[in-house]
Amino acid sequence: MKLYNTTISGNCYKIRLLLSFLRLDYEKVNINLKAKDQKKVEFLALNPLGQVPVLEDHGIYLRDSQAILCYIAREYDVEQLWFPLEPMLMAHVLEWLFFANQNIASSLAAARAFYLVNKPHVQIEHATEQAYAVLEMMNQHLSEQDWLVGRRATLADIACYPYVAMAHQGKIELDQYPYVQAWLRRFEQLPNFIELNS
Ligand SMILES: N[C@@H](CCC(=O)N[C@@H](CS)C(=O)NCC(=O)O)C(=O)O
Repeated sequence: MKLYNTTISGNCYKIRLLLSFLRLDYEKVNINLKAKDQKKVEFLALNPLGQVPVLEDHGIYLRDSQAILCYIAREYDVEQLWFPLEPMLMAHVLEWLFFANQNIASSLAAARAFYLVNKPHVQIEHATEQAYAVLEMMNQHLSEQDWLVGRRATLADIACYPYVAMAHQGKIELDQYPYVQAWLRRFEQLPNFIELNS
């Protein structure tokens, strides 16, 4: 398995987290976003959207961190715990994967990109306002349960963790969200948890 990857990307981090939790071996191919490697012809052949992460397995290329998480979990999680088979639990996990790709991406991730890599097109006031709405919603949900879905960590938690954990890089404060903070600490205690830079 080969992961086309950029260390600081929260979307790539999601994949590295799951691969670590499942103790799977893989090769990392570093893509330099500053040098625009992701827009070069060779990379566009792997992902026409010109974005990381991309996963190669069995000669097939997959794009989008949420899709890649689902693939790895189905293919390699022998117990099928990270992406439950039970229909209602599976659908709830998907709710959070879409939430990560839409609500978190356009708020917490966008604010981080604005301050960290000077993304010019981000409307920072709007992204900030949306980030606090996301945190409010997650805090309410996590006041009633330890994990986003069911009674253990799933792909839902992996997909939502990185950009919430890195909220401060987008000048978003977590002080008012104790249940979100407790969930972050709980996630970090999982066996084989890794930091962003590893
Ligand atoms: N929905 C995609 C978004 C991927 C994405 O936004 N990737 C960023 C890095 S986090 C990227 O490659 N940016 C470079 C660019 O768009 O040129 C996913 O979840 O994988």
